[in-house]
Amino acid sequence: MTPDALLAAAAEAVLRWNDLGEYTRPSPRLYPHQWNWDSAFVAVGWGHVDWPRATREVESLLAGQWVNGMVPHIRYNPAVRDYFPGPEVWPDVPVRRAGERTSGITQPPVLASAAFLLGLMQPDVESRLTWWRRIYQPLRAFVRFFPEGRTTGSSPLIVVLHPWESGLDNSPRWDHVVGLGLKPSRPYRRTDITVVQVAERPTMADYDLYMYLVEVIARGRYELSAVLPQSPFAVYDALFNAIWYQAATDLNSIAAALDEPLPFPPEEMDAFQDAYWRMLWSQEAQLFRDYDLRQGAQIAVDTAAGLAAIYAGLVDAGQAAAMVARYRRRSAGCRLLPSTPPDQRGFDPARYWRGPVWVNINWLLARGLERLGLPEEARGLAEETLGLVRASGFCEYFHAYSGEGLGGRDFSWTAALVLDLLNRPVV
Ligand code: 9WN
Repeated sequence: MTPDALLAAAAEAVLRWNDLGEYTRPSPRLYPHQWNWDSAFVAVGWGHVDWPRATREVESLLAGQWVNGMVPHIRYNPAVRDYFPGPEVWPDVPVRRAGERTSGITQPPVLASAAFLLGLMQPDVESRLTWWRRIYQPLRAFVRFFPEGRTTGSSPLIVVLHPWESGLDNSPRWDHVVGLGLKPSRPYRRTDITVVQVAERPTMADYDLYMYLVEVIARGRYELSAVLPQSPFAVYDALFNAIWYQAATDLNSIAAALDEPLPFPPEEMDAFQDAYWRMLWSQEAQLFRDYDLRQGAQIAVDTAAGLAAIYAGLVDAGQAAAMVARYRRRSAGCRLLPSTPPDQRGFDPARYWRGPVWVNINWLLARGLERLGLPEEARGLAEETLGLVRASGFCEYFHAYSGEGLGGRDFSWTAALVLDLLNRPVV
């Protein structure tokens, strides 16, 4: 066996180990339920080794869909008991299927793009179209939920209501809200720090805010109009919005293949791209930033989220190359790409989303660079990613300087995206 074949076999073994048949646990002890964007990444990996299993991953996530189209960030497995926060903190969630237990927030909608990719991996066109047809309506409802349920006033940009929704929970971009010192009314007990080193996880102050916001969101019955006036956290997240734009693009491609009317006409896509640039581009940082609806201003914190426009083709090749080159210069001495550059206040090379390298972020950017026609940059990032995993294993994230593996072990999306990079080398 070649080293790459061995790595692919090891990656597949991680997925099989974490597989519960209907869904793949992101990491068995730390994250035992089904997570939204994890399942999307994981489905792409499964697609290379077991296509029917990959389609089940997508469909089981969709089974937790709400009546308004939202697909929640966690779909709880009723057999799992010792996880915090469980479904009890999210009362009365409006699920479509009776008996589903879910969280009350969502996550970046990578799912639609994963479903598109997965379809393309199926060489038999009839099987591909049959599957797309089966999931089209729920998928469309999920992507349409955002313009319909998560925008305010005249802006088409999507409002994110919780750091967990952003997917990058303790990013320094949210520090100004953590700094308010808000605490939930009910006491709580974390389970994550019984599994992973406390220095690699969010702080108690972060969790106090997370639980405070859970109460605000549940009190507002999960409706933007009710939550917004009560909440200190409401942002246009640069990563989330870029992922939505790519999801809408990919859903349009699925619709075209099915001879369905385009769910996102060109005028809507153009208006979104204009708003993304107008509200989120920072001339000073030469990077996109997030926008805080509470303060009515951009959040002056630079992270890898500001590069996500590359993934979605919201920038052209020249702009992408310049943004990456600058981010790399700022990250001298780091393994690539640190989730936060070391010259940014709040950087921590070992703590979760404050500096460590993450395989999903590298994958999004590598695929975006590839689509923009920058294969050398894309290949460099893909190689760096595989190198980290070869040296340190299928960890959740990697120390920004040493590349040491951190967080959960046998992490599903790390394994899945390694499988994708090996089986679909950058062209
Ligand atoms: C809360 C599962 C999830 C990822 C997120 C990551 C982390 C959860 C946590 O794990 O979040 O949703 O308990 O820290 O931040 O991106 O989807 O892997």
